[in-house]
Amino acid sequence: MKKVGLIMGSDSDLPVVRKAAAVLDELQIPYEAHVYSAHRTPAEARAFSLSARDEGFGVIIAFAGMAAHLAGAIAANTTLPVIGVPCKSAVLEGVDALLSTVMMPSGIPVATVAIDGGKNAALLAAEILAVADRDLAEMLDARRSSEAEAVLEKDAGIMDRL
Ligand code: RP5
Repeated sequence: MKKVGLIMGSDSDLPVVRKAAAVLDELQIPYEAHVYSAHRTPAEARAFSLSARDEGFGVIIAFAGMAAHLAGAIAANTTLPVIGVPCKSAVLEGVDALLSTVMMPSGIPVATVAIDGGKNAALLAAEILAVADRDLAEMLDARRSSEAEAVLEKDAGIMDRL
């Protein structure tokens, strides 16, 4: 199976990256994590992006906060699918990163998830890989079913909780 790249702009993004890693672990999807910053280590971010397809990656998830250019900078140098996760910062609560990540100019797409949305980013990466992997698709279907069952159980008990 292709690997997922988990690229964070700073190790301060780790709590959000861990949410993605937990989902990938659960689905037995291989991944590799790195700290590469669009601003502080642009050469390393570029080199990773240029070689990612040859290195066996199938999807890249980029986590960054503040003036978050990491997902776009990675997408500029690869045609692998890139998912951007805007990370919450102290001053603007992640809206800064959300807008920086989602407002990509035409021609260089970044699939942006919610602020701190590490879990959905990993699920989206899994869905991309599952296009060509029936076993993974079945795992995702089973996961959906068990989440639906959990909601139905809550529905059954909601009157007792009022
Ligand atoms: C971004 O700046 C990082 O992705 C991080 O979210 C934010 C702050 O980085 P640190 O100052 O905590 O290293 O590049």
